[in-house]
Amino acid sequence: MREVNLLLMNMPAFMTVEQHILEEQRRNHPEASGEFSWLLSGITLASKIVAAMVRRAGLTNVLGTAGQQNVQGETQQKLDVLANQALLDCLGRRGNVAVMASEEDAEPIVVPRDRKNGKHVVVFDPLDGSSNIDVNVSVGTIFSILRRDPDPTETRDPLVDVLQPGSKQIAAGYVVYGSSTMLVYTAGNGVAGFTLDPAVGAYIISHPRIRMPEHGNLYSVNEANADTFPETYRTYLARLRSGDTGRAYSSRYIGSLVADFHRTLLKGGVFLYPPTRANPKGKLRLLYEANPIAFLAEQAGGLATDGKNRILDVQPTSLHQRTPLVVGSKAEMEFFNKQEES
Ligand code: AHM
Ligand code: MG
Repeated sequence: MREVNLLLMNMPAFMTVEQHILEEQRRNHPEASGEFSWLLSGITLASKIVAAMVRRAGLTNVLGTAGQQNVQGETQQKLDVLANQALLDCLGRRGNVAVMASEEDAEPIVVPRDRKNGKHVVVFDPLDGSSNIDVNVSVGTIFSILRRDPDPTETRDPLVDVLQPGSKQIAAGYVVYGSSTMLVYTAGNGVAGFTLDPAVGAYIISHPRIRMPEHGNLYSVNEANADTFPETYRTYLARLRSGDTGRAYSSRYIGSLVADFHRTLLKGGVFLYPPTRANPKGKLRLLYEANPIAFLAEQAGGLATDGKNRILDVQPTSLHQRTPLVVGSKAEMEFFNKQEES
């Protein structure tokens, strides 16, 4: 018998995201059926379709608005609509996703074929930061995966499946369409990052075990709103600037949550979207923005709160619920929490 030895053949050890998930399952859930990795490959396929559209956006008449508003009253970009279709289509055909919910759709979407036995719920923001797309700034897809009980009578309100606290997520992640396309994901055993190799069309592991630095020197917030932030936030930012933490800070704000968080994850520091006069409950959405980001942050050694409570403990009451978000390195978050207590 002839054995293939890739090292002897001088081949690089290409670990794709699918291989990585299967290995992780073999280690941590030997009983798993492989359904979960099949589900995730629906997300990676959709993200490759979105990445291809984003890369060619200026050439294909997909820039600009779609001429309608979504349920949040925000103007939908054409690419919001296309990215949403790609995810609904790729996930709806997997066979184990019974319910999906998207930033772009008012109500959860039930997959009739899988309503009875489908084990998973996927909640997503198909194209976050899409108002940036016309100016070629990074955007992203964010997703959160929840378990679901069977629905033998097929009568349960799908909202019941969706409205679970973030602590119930079994996996979460995002794809950032930046100078390269990267998938960052957790299934509760740390965080790993994969870069899309455009030549091969596969996500290859590039960041095997991401840890958020214990502290950073960046803070990230839309400072144009600062006069209308609650006092705790204004004082916190003033104290960061004044050197009270013993460190000097600089500021960075892209206005795309995925890109702002990706930088915070890799470089450390803190990202904030506080309550403002225009958005007294915060602007970001709990289920498909804050929850997946908070799960990733915690899995990488960081923290995430809504200004008072751990994001992952918040019991959602509506699909498009908004929340303030403060997420970042341990040191900056502990400093924020102390400030909040005093
Ligand atoms: P979107 O989901 O409609 O794209 O909006 C969310 C985006 C986030 O990506 C980003 O953090 C935030 O809105 C920026 O808001 P602002 O322009 O108010 O700073
Ligand atoms: Mg969004």
